[in-house]
Amino acid sequence: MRIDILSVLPELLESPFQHSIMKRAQEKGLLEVKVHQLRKWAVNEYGQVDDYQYGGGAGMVIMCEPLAKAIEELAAQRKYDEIVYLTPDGETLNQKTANTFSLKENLLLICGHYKGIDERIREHFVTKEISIGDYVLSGGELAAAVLVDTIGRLLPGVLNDETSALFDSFQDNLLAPPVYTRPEDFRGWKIPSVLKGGDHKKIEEWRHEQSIIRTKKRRPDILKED
Ligand code: 6GU
Repeated sequence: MRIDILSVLPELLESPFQHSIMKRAQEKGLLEVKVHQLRKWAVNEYGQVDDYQYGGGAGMVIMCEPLAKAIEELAAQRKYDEIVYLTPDGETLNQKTANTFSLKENLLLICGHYKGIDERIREHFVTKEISIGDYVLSGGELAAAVLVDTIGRLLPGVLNDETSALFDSFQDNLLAPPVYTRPEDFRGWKIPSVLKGGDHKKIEEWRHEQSIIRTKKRRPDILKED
């Protein structure tokens, strides 16, 4: 999968993809992330990409021209499955949306700033609008990093058996069960004995049961009705 990102603060997106699983995904050639400085398509020599909003009011708006030019130049090089605008008024990201995105070939992500981007770009170019939750960030970059991470780890071959996404929280509308590692007795706090018995069927049953208990208690809203 190839992901292009348009941003006025590309520096914010340098580190998130250079470690751990995202690093491995790129090294294996399964994921390619390219961040583009929107000011490359600025309207003047001062690097201007934003302007005051019509109707008045505080806060700048990212202009049509730099975005339209950037999108058109990038879209001439590859066909994007989705052009995604990261915005707090978008559809809230969840595991199902991430799973759907992970099946795409090419994505273009647009990070907003200030008051956002000119509405006409949303109407004429953007195909999906995504929020990462009901709170406001200063820009779309951290949200883009979250989106790329959640998609990237789902790409076939990125995770191995040990890190498999199949057992993640949310993947079956269930939270993941508790986990333990050595020692089996820490300050008198013991691990559940079923985990030591070596009975894999019993262990799976226990984990499933714990997942259900945990989900009922913490996130009854995501529990499937069937
Ligand atoms: Cl995608 N952008 C911004 N600026 N704030 C957010 C968000 C996105 N998602 C939640 N809050």
